[in-house]
Amino acid sequence: MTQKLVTSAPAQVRAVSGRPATAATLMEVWQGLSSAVVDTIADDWYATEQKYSAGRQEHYFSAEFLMGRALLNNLSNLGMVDEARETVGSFGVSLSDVLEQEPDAALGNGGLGRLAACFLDSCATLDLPVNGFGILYRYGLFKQVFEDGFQTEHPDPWMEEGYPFVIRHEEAQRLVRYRDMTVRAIPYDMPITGYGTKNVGNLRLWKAEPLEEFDYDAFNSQRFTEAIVERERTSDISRVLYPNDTTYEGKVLRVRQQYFFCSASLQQIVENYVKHHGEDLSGFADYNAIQLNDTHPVLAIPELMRLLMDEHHLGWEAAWDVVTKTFAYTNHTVLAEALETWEISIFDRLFPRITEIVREIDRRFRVEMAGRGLDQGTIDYMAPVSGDKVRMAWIACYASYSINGVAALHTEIIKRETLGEWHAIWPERFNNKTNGVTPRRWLRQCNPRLSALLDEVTGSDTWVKDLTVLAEHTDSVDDSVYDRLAEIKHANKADFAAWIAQREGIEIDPDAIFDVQIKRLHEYKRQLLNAIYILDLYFRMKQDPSLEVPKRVFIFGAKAAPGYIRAKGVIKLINAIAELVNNDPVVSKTLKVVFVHNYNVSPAEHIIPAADVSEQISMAGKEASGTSNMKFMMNGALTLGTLDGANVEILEAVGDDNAYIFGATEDELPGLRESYDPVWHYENVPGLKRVLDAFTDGTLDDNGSGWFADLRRSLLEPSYEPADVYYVLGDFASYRETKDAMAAGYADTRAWQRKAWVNITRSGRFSSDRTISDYAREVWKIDPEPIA
Ligand code: GL7
Repeated sequence: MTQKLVTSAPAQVRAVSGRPATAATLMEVWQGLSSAVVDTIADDWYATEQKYSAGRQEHYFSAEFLMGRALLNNLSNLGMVDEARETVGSFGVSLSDVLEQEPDAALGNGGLGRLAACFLDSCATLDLPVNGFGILYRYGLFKQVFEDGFQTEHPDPWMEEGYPFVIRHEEAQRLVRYRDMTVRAIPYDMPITGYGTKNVGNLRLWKAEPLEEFDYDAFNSQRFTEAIVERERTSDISRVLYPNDTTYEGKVLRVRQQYFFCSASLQQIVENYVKHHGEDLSGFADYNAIQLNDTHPVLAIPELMRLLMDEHHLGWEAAWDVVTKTFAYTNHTVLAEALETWEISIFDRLFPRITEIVREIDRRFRVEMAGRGLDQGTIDYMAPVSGDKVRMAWIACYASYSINGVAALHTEIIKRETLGEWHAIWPERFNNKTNGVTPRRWLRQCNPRLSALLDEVTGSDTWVKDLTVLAEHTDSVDDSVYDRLAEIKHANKADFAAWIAQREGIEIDPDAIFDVQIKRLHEYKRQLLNAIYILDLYFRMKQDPSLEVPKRVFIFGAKAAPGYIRAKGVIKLINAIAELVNNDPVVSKTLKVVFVHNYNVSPAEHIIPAADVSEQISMAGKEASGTSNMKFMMNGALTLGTLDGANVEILEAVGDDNAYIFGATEDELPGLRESYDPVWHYENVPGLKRVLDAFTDGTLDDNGSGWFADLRRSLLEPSYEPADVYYVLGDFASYRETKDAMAAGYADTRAWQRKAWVNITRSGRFSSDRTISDYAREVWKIDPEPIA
C-alpha cells in the first residue's frame, strides 16, 4: 500500500474545512480526499501530457461527456480504495457515506455521452495518446422529480459546491470570436486515470467567460444593467447542456456552443503543432486525428479550414488536404431529426467567415460531383448547403477520411440508407466500430462481489484489462460457481432493495425476478410495450387468481426531454400502472413496479448488478447500438430483446439458448408494415383491447392531462399520424410469449445461472478496450505511449 492518502488526505481536509479532519462535514471530507487523489497523480498527469504532446495524438471532440462520479472510479483505478477507507475511517466516517456526497457530472444526455466517458477510460488504460475536448456546462442534465407521477425538471448545478476533479488553467485560455462578441474560453482539465498504468489522460472542458471582467464605461454610466446583461450573454454559452437527445432547442445558442469548444480546442491543437513541428501546417494530419462524436462538433471542419488559411497561410487545396486527412466522423443514430441542420442565417449572424468557407465547400462539392457525373437531384440532396440550411452530417461525410456506425447492423443501415449516397461514392471511408463499455466502472467497481469471483475463477485480475480472457472459463467451471453466482446476484439484489426502499420508499423482494429497462424515454425504445405487458399481466392475474405467476419486480429509469410530451405521457402512464399494481392487495404480493426517479450514472451502478432481465426492446433498426445491453450482460443479466443494434452481436456471442429474442426483424418490417393494421391487433391479439381501453376508461388516472388518450390514439389512429409507428402492437404477442417463457425459466436456478455465466464470460468483445483498440489501429493510427 502506498500510504499516500493517509498522509495527504488529513491535510487536504483541514485546508478545505478549516478544522481537524475529525470535525469536518462529509462533504468536506469528500472534497479533501478528492484533492488528495489529484495530488497523488499530478506528476504523472503532467508527464503524460508532456509525452503525448510531442507525438501523434487523437482528439476526441464531443459536446457530451457523461462522466458520473469520479472519486471511487479514481480510487479504484489507482488501487487506493482500502487506503481511502482506512483514512476516512480514522476521521470517524465511512467511505461509502463520503462517496455519496459526490454529485454526478451529468454532462451528457445518455448513451452517446456515456460512451465518450467509457472511451476515455479505455484510452487511459491502454496508454493511448488521446485527449477529450468538450464543454464545462454549469448545469448538467436536469434533475428529474416526480410530482403526481408527472416528470418535472430541476436545475443541476453540479459543481457549485466546488469540484476538485477539474483544474482551471487560466494561463491556457483562448479567445473565441463571434461577429457580435469575443469571449474567453477557459480550459478546465479533468484527469482520466487508467487501470494498472501510470498514464493519466486528460479531458479538457471549456468554460466561457467575458472578455473584460467589467465594462467599466458601461458600469459607470447609465448602462449598468446592459453591461450585466452582456456579461451574462457570454456566460450563457457554457451555461447549460441541452436536455434533448435528438433535436435541439435554442438554435443560435446551440450553434454558439458548438463553435465555442471546437474553435478553442483547435486553436490549442494548432499551437501545439507549431510548437513541436514548426510553422508549416501541411504536416498537421501526420500528428493529429480528430474524432467527431456525432454531428455536434462538425463546425470544427470549417474552423480548421479558417485557421489553416487565415492564420497559417495555406491555400484552399492545401488546407482541404489537411482537413480531409484529419477528421473522422461517428454517426450515432438513424433518426432523421438527429442529423443536425442549421439555418445559414445563424452562421451569418455568428461568424460570416465560417459561412463563406461553408459556401465554398458547398461550391466545390457541387463542381466535384458534377465532374463525377452525378445527377442534379442527387447533388442538391447531398450538398452541404441546400436552400437556407447547412447540413452538418453532409459536411462531416464530405470532409472525413473515416465514417463509422456503432454496431454492425447500424453500420449496414447507414451504408444502405441514412448515408447511402455517400457510401455509393466513398465505400472505403465506411467502417463499423461496435460500441463497448468500460469493465472498470461497469463491473469491477459497481459489482465487487462478482469481481472477486472472477479474480478467483481466472486466478488473477488480468480480466480487468483484458475482458476476453473470461471466455476461457465459459465451460470449464463446476456447479459451485453457479451457486456462487446465484448468491452474488441475490446479495446484490438485497443491497438494491435496501437502496430502493430508502430512495423511493418501496419494498421489493430480492427473491423476485428483477426485470429492468433503463434508458432515455423515447417512443422507439418502446417503454410503452413493457408497460402494456405489465398491465396485461395485472389483468390476467385479476381475471384468474389461480394463475401461477413468478414474483416479479419491473424496474424503470428514464428521463424524457422536457418538450417531448408523448414521452412524458409514458412516464406518467408507468407511474399510474405502478400505483394500480403496487396498491392492489393481491397482485402486489407478486408484482411490483418501480420507477427510479432521476436516473443517472450513479443509480445505474446500483441497478445493473442487481438485474436479472435486461429489457432491450426497441423497434428493430432504430437503436443504433445501445450500451446498457452490454453492461447488463457483463453483470449476468439475460437480454430480453429485439434483433436491434448491438443486441444482434450479443446474441451472436452468447448463442440462441442464452438470450430471449422476440419481434419483427429490421428486414421484415417494411413488408409487415405494408399490410399492418394496428386496430386488427387491438381487436384480435389477446389482452390488447383490455389494456388499451384501460388507458381511457378510468382504470388509470392521468389527472385530466389527456395524455393517456393521446398514447392510445398514437397506437390506433392512422389519421393522427401513421398509427403505431414503432410497431408496438405488432410485436406485442411475440413479446408477451417470450417474456412469459423467460419468467417461467427463472425457476430453474441452475439453468438460469448457467446462462448468466455464459453472458458474463462472453462479454469480452463489448469492453470499450476492444472498441478503442480498433479505433486506434484502424482509424487513428496511434500506438500506446506508456510514461513508465
Ligand atoms: C445514441 C444511440 O441512440 C445509442 O443506440 C448508442 O448506443 C449511443 C452511443 O453510440 O448513441 N445516439 C444518440 O443520439 N444518443 C445515443 O445514445 C443520444
